[in-house]
Amino acid sequence: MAFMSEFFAIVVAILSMRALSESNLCPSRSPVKCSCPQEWQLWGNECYRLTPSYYNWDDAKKVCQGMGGKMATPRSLEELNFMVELARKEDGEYYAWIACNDKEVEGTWECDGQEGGEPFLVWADGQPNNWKGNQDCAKLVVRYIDTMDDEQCERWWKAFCVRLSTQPRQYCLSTDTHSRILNSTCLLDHNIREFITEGVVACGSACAQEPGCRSFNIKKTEDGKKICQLNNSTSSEDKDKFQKTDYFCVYSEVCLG
Ligand SMILES: [Ca+2]
Ligand SMILES: [Ca+2]
Repeated sequence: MAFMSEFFAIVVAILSMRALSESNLCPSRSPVKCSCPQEWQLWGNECYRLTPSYYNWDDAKKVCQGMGGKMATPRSLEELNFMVELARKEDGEYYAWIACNDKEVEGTWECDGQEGGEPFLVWADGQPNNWKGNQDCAKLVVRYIDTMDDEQCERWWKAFCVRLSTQPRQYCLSTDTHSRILNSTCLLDHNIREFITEGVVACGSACAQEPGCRSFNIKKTEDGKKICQLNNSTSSEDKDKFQKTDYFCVYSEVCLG
């Protein structure tokens, strides 16, 4: 009997080790697919939709926030094309607010999420014209061949909203042969940028919002600071660079659009 229970203990130990070693590394898993709540459409790793009803520009902004997102504005021609297709499917004659305005300084357009650089603007011919000296909010218009027009902020239109996709992130932990967790394996030489972070949630959100970010490392410095490193690849795509480090480091992936 003693022999039998010892035997079973060993079998259980081997099985649990195997289970751990099979689930321990992201390279052995397929990429996590992003998904969106109902009514939202996935593009990249973000979700888009129009507001269900018509609002002035300020209210539309609040409505997008109330739906768990923010008012959207395209950051590239590809994103613009996706957004206008989305609107066109819903209404072949659409007009829809985007998150750009020149309320503060007439003629100086600011777009949410594009602070600190030239905003991405594709104006219709002859726009923005600040008609009657009172057009400080931007919309996309099918009639102007899916380009932008400045408009009175008080007019009522639907608005584009955007939110992050909801798929949970995949956190990868590696273990040694004794099933001890080794928080010291990260994807090296693929950093887009790095900065001090609060932790895994903040670093993960930064990756989800950074174009081209596919995974991230959290590296601890000797004085206890956490450095978030955004990577342009994943451990399954570059296994050779998924390496043990001599500092504390945790690697995670975000979902793939
Ligand atoms: Ca204006
Ligand atoms: Ca105008």
